[in-house]
Parts: sequence; C-alpha cells; structure tokens
Amino acid sequence: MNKKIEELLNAQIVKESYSSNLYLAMASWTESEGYSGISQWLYAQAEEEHVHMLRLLHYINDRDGRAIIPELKQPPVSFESIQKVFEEVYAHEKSITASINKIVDLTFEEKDYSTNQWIQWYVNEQIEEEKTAREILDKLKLSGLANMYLFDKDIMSFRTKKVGA
Ligand code: OFO
Repeated sequence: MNKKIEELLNAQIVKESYSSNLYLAMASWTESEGYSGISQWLYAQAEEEHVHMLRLLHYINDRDGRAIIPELKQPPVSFESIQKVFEEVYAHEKSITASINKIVDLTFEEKDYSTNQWIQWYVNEQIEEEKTAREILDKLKLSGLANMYLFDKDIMSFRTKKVGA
C-alpha cells in the first residue's frame, strides 16, 4: 500500500488505542466514584474504540502494509468532575475527527481511492460520536448536580448501537 497512507493509518492506530485507554481511565475513575451508569457507558465506549483500532490494523495488513502496535502514554488517573470528563470526551472526539479528515485529505492527494472509500466509515462514525458527546453535555447542564443520580441511571439511553456495529 501507499507508504504515506500506511504511516498515517498507523498513526491513527495510536490515536484509537489511546482513545480506548482514555475512556477506560475515565470509566475506572467514575466507577470508583460510585457512578455505575456513567462508567458502564465509558467502558462500552472504550471497547468501541478498541474495535476502531482493530479495523485499522486489519485494513493495513489486508492491503499488504504492516500494522504497528504502539506503546501508549498513560491517560490521567483522576478527573476534576463528571462535567470535565464529558468536556474532555467531546474535545477528544473533535480532535479525532480532525485527524480522520487529514487521512481523507491524503487519500485525495495520493489518489488512493480505495482508502478514501474505506475511511468514510470513520467519517460517519465521528459525526455520531461528536453528536452523542454534545447531547450528553447538554443533558448534564440541564440535570445539574442535584439530579446526578437520575443522570447516572439514564446515560445508557445514549447508546443506540452495540460495540462493533
Ligand atoms: Fe474512534 O471514535 Fe472516538 O475516538
């Protein structure tokens, strides 16, 4: 496969793997703080990011490239608040969208129309991920601290799809 594309897809493996670890760190922290619903949502999100990483890995290898399993930096151990967790999720997803868009740009530059077609799945996925994070932040603002118990119970209603779907 085109070497520049392979490099950028491998760089995306790093980002998707880190996304998975970041959400796992958030899941662990929220679980230890007693938010079982929120942690359930984050654990599911972490699994989904792992699947995103695997899709990249298989695509690179299927196209006669070599997927590289990266070393990862450690995500934060604790977070300031639930609000901050979801602000970070939203900001993180926006940065992932920007990085997917760079891959799309490169596929045009390199005239790699197969990868251009293939990466569209991620383009659509990012629309969904940003939308969900924004909706959760809106809901958090509406519910306020007093209703955090209900919010924690309700958050799984924001998962409309199964991991890997
Ligand atoms: Fe892989 O979509 Fe979030 O980061």
